[in-house]
Amino acid sequence: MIRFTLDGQEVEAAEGETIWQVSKRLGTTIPHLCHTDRPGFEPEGNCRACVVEIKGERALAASCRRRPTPGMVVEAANGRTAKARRMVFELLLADHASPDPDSAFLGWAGALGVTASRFAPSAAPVRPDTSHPAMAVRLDACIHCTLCLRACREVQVNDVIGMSGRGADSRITFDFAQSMGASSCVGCGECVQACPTGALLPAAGPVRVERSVDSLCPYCGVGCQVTYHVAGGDIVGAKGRDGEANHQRLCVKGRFGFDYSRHPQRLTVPLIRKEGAPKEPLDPADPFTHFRPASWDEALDAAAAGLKRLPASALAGLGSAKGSNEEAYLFQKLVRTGFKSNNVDHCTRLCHASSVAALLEGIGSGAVTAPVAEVANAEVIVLIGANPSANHPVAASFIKNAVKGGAQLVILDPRGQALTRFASHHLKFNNGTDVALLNAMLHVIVAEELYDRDFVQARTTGFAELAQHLKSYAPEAMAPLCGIDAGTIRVVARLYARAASAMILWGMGVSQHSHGTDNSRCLIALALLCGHVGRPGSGLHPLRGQNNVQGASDAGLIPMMLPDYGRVGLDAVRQRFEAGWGVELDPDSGLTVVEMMDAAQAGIIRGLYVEGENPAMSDPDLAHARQALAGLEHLVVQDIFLTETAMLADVVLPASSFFEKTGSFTNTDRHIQMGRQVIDPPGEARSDLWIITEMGRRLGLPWTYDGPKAVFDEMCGLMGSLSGITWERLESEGGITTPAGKAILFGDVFPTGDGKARLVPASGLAPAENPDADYPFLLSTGRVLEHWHTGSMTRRSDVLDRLQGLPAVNVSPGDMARLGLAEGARVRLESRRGAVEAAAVADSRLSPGALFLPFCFTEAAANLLTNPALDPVAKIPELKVSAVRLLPCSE
Ligand SMILES: Nc1nc2c(c(=O)[nH]1)N[C@H]1C(S)=C(S)[C@@H](COP(=O)(O)OP(=O)(O)OC[C@H]3O[C@@H](n4cnc5c(=O)[nH]c(N)nc54)[C@H](O)[C@@H]3O)O[C@H]1N2
Ligand SMILES: Nc1nc2c(c(=O)[nH]1)N[C@H]1C(S)=C(S)[C@@H](COP(=O)(O)OP(=O)(O)OC[C@H]3O[C@@H](n4cnc5c(=O)[nH]c(N)nc54)[C@H](O)[C@@H]3O)O[C@H]1N2
Ligand SMILES: [Mo]
Repeated sequence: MIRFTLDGQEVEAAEGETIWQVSKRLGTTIPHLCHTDRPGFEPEGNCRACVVEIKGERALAASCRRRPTPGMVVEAANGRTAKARRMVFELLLADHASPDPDSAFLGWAGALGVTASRFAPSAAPVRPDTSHPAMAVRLDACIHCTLCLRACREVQVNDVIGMSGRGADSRITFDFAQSMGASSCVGCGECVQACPTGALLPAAGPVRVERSVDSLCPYCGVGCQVTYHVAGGDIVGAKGRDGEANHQRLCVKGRFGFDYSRHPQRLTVPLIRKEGAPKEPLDPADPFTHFRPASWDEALDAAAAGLKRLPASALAGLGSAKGSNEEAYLFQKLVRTGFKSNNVDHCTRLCHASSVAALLEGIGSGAVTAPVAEVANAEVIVLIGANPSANHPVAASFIKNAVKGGAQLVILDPRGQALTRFASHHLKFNNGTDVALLNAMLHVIVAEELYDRDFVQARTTGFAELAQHLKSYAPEAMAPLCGIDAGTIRVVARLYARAASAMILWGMGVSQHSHGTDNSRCLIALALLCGHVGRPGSGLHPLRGQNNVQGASDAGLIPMMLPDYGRVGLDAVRQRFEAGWGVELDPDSGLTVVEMMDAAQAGIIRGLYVEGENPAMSDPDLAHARQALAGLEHLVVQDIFLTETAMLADVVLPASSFFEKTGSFTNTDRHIQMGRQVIDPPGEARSDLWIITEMGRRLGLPWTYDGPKAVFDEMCGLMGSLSGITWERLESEGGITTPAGKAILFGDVFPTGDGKARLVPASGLAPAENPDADYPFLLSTGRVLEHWHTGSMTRRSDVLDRLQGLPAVNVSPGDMARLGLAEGARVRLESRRGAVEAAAVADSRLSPGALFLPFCFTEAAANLLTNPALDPVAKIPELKVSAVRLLPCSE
């Protein structure tokens, strides 16, 4: 503690605390423009709005940078500092165009009594830059505080914003003085959030905020906390809150992608299919060609009646990882006790099902062992089969921060990505050969005895079998398969093994394969062999995708497990829920997502209830899946839009969007946070929880839930993972980590029978389908930054669709040239299952022969092409590899 005097009072400062921070902590915020106390921003002291007088010093000091020393005497509010600060504001005001009457700058100016300037403007007027769909740049309001630059460079590490010119000519620039729209800006809006003057503003301009609501982002598993601003019943802005996972950061979707909730195509009345109307695609703007509006009572009665007619074995339900924990729990309970089978699943099956299967088998728990934030403590970060700059952008920003802080990043991915430039090694190996590459790394670690003997001995079983298995996977033998030379494999294996701490983060490039479980087994073995689990900076982190896929899985939205992962086949597990729910439960595992579609095709499943999923776009082999959906006797779809799936429904139930309901959500870090209702649902749309409850009652269930709290209370009574957590705690605390508040798990024991982790040999070496003479290209599918999955939400967000609205397939520049394709040329892609047309765009991150197509474009639905071949353990389809041909379209 450092004792010093501030405005006549004896005060104490902690080590490293600045005068500005001490003053704020004690209740007085000194005026500031270029300074913010947000984490990640270094103080610069360039604006001089925060000057204080230090006894014995001639010049005033910037309090945002200056640290007190013992005995220092500081005056922060005397006549001299007030005069100096007023002068700063007056000078700045001379050149200030004031686009935002509520800006922090004008607020401080007003507080200091500065409303006009005696000085003449010194800079020539600059025209606003409105080239970006989301943000406007008004440099005539810029005071050169450089907060935007630091937001872009130090916080999000996108390095787009810089300062060019000198003296009076200096100005904020994007890349090489491009317009913002033409620059490499990724639209995170961190600069807008940081700007104190309104020089950077949302494109729509400043808005008068009527009220604000603290909630979450509806998109990915990072789980950013957001404050939504509301005016006239609509969301008009989003601001990052200080959540554990985001520290006020957001990405383009979280900041600018909320307007889908007010899109004119929102479903606002329940719909019933007209007698005899064909089940075919239709215009989502005009449902009434095939549907007629109905009252809620009529629609719910019809929805339930069609399901009640069918036997348990013919019914199935798909719940949602976009919904809350309470919705997921209630949905699986509806299927298990109302349909009376375990035929309930959700998109996790297409996602991390294989990772979870391998994790449960290996370490007894399917969730992450350490949060993303632990990358800050990692010496080495291995990122495999994931593209977080596009898909978990805020997590990516923390990875970049970690690299800047000295961590070494190793990327194992067939395709280049935005993080490649931060990596010490990027092994661009052949698609679908993860086991070859990873087993070769494991081989090196065993052969060179780089593994952690004590850890392996004390904490694992199966080492001897694994070591034996790995003998035939020498790097030299695997190099031709995976396309990485043996020397490089050895270097990377040693790097990981010798690190004092190391995290492995992975995504769909690992899991979505016909040997996805094997891929994850290798990653688990890597971590276990080297003892990189259960310590700070070490752990296994499958980056969870949907905002609530962790919670939906925990809540039992899976066909072989009840809430908290108890197997349905185990009597003791089932009996506990039978007692709790007062019913008898089916002991047989239910059907998984892809199996449901197969069973529908075969006429075994005849009735399906889909809540918040769009399988007619997200399932592999869509021609088959759509046929299966259209052939159902009774399909009920509960969504916010007339999706490709809803178009095939018999009854469509208009639900609430994320912003229109309250519930708890569990992020990738196992952190449970509260999503709060921000606005009202449009028209007659109703909350998902209400709809599920009403469906349950019509199926004869004695349900009286009056809202999410009632459901959560019941969950807490039945789920050990929630012990100690209450709705009130969720309401009052920022978020709660499960289990038992522990961010890092398994420091001394694994939740397996014997407390030890299992090393499991893996051998899946090749994808189910490889390019050949007929289908010479390897197609990989996935995501783009601006769009969410099947596009239902983000294609209906004005900013996001304007940023990225062209259905395009990425092609390597070499192949573009070889095929004589101009940028944007129309091409046809054909696989053994279907065909689509899209624009070809060159992508230098791809290897020759590889193509990438995101699955968000209904006009070019990638999944018409993809292969439904399944991983034998997790039943996840091979969405990452299929063989296709590419043909130029004649105009
Ligand atoms: N913008 C946006 N963000 C999202 C989503 C979205 O739709 N849009 N969806 C969310 C969801 S649910 C999920 S699951 C996550 C997914 O997040 P990611 O897992 O990052 O997503 P993908 O784009 O599917 O692809 C991941 C990576 O796998 C690589 N890859 C392809 N084939 C292979 C292979 O054979 N081996 C290896 N090792 N890598 C390979 C690709 O090159 C790509 O870099 O994103 C979440 N976030
Ligand atoms: N080719 C290919 N296919 C893939 C993948 C891939 O990488 N490549 N990835 C797979 C993965 S990882 C995943 S997770 C799946 C995702 O597959 P899906 O879950 O089917 O995809 P989404 O588009 O997220 O579907 C969510 C649906 O919920 C609706 N919705 C949004 N909010 C609400 C709400 O509050 N209430 C209700 N009732 N509905 C709401 C949306 O309009 C949308 O129709 O796709 C899989 N398919
Ligand atoms: Mo996912």
